[in-house]
Amino acid sequence: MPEGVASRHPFFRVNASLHCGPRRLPLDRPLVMGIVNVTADSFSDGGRFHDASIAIAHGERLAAEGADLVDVGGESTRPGAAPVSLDEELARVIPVVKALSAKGIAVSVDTMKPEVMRAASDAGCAMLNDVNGFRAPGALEAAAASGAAICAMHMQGTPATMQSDPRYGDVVAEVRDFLAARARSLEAAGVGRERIVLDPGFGFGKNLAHNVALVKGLGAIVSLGYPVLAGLSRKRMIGEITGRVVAERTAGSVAAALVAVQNGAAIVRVHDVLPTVDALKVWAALR
Ligand code: 9MG
Repeated sequence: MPEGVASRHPFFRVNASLHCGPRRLPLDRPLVMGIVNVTADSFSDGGRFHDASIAIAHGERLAAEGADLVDVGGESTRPGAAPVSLDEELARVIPVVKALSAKGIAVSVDTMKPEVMRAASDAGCAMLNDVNGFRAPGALEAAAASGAAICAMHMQGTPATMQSDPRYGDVVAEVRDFLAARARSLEAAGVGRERIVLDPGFGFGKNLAHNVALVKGLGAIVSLGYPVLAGLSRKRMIGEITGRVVAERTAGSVAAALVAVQNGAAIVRVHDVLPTVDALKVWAALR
């Protein structure tokens, strides 16, 4: 990333950093979070090792492509996805967290379960990423007990119901107020503000008009004063705008990441790390 991004951009802060346990991630430039899904077992005999090793290799590749951190998830949050038991989620995620952390890669763990948050913290994760905004009983306590960074996301409804008929009066104001309240709850539970990241939750109980309003109105959430994470990669809204199927949404996703960063996002969560990193380098050099 060329020098001087922070000095010429209202949202990037010279000398600021996100506290992730003993690690510090710089906030003087946009950060890229790569996505690693740990899929269901392919085979009952030894499949779990096979699937973990695929996820570990994928995480290593994304880090080599320039990801600042990788987000490991063992339970899909897609609309209508089947829930995963606690034991299954632990078995999928923790070996991957341990292996990638041991290689020096900053690992975020995407989970709604306090027990997984605690195990992931013990395994050395750098961030806990909860699409449920740490609202489950015990989640705030697990966040406070961990030294990791904490990403609290907005979601209307649950993954099973969220896309049936999402409604808002003023989506930007409602999401901003929800996130401000979650930040207050996290701080009251003992999470320092230098560890907190907020996320409007694109696609989580939002239709296309809601998502577009949130991208355009991202500044209202940025103005709360916490780093903002934007996850737009390959989502339905990219398909609705471009008419492309999931496998063809890279260009649309990169464009969306750039606009999110332009509007103040500090972290973009993406599948396609290499093109996003290159696009952000060009954005930083030309803006
Ligand atoms: C797990 N997951 C899927 N989409 C996401 C998004 O937009 N933000 C965050 N924080 N996590 C997400």
